[in-house]
Amino acid sequence: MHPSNAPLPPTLVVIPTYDERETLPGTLARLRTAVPEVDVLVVDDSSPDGTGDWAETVAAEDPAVHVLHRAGKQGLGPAYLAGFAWGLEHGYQQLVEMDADASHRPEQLPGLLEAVRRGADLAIGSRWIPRGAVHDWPVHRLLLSRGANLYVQLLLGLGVADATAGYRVFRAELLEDLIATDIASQGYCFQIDMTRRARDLGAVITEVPIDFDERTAGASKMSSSIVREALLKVTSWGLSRRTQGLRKALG
Ligand SMILES: Nc1nc2c(ncn2[C@@H]2O[C@H](COP(=O)(O)OP(=O)(O)OP(=O)(O)O)[C@@H](O)[C@H]2O)c(=O)[nH]1
Ligand SMILES: [Mg+2]
Repeated sequence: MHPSNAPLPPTLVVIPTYDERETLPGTLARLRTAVPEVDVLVVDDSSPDGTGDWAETVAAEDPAVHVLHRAGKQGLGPAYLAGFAWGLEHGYQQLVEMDADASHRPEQLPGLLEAVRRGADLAIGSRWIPRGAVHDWPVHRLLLSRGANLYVQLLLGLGVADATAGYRVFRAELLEDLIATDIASQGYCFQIDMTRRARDLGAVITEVPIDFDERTAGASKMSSSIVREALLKVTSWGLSRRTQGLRKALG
């Protein structure tokens, strides 16, 4: 896919951070070089390692960089929702999700933005479609991601190969409609929740292959409670979908 030369609509990359002092500087530098025309909002949950303070020093020098501070670790979902609300208030027309830990290559953002330019309401950077790849992941993480996506497809039938992916571009109109719904998911289940709500709203969802790199510094925030939340919620959404289908069939 060859990205077009048309000017980019106002675009905000939202990067949630918790203790990413070791990883955020590299990611931010790569992003500012790869796609200098996009703005950045770091949403920091009072990281004890000073990530938020460091981001402030960058924001003081670079008008394209902004920081939102939150009072303590409240989960990925709420951090994104706060970042999106800020972005929509400030008139951005495209909002991007990107991890701080360089798992999402900033150099691949133009491919995702191009998918939106071509008509997608939501572009998902996908590891599990042809030409998508994961580099250096341990077997247990591969199994977890493949297993989670298989379970999501079986229960929710979203038709998306990588429903847990966290590298995404939303058109502002879709995001406005999405955040008007009641999204309470905290961990990476947030990504599944956003995908299923987007599908219910009739959004055009396009998957774009990406290379996902294992983080090389800092610590993962993946935890058993995050996996449990996803398992419980996906199961309950799947069951209510089946019951609704049955009710319709019975008239
Ligand atoms: N603001 C905020 N950011 C968070 C929170 N939890 C995770 N993040 C950020 O969300 C992004 C993804 O988290 P990761 O720990 O990389 O989770 P992951 O990618 O599923 O796990 P790994 O692949 O093992 O790194 C990173 O930028 C984290 O710093 C949170 O509670 N609050
Ligand atoms: Mg990560």
